[in-house]
Amino acid sequence: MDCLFCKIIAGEIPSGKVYEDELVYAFRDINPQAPVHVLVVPKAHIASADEITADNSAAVAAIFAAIPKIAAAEGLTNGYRIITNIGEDGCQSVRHMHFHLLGGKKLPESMA
Ligand code: DGP
Repeated sequence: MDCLFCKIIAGEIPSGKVYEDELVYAFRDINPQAPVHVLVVPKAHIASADEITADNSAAVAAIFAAIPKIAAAEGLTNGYRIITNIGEDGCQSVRHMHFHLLGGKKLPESMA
């Protein structure tokens, strides 16, 4: 499968890894939108959050268990934001589900 994030997880493309476990990989966004901008992804290919099912949701649980650990390691003691873009209208540019972890400053109130 020709998937950029699968290649990053496999180590075929370098990334600034910040966390890894059996199900989860996290790395710094190449185009950071905040002082801390980490992408948290399942190692298994799931195209978007629209494709979460009972069969693959263990990876989602693992992602949300990893996020507080990553946030703490990044020093985000005052809060942060998690965003996942889905499909065309959601402006999802990489079709491997990923959760943007943004923080390190007061983020804008606007969501859209
Ligand atoms: P989205 O627009 O939600 O699909 O976000 C995709 C993000 O992926 C975007 O913020 C930039 C990031 N990105 C794209 N290519 C690379 C890459 O090769 N390496 C890293 N670290 N991030 C990438």
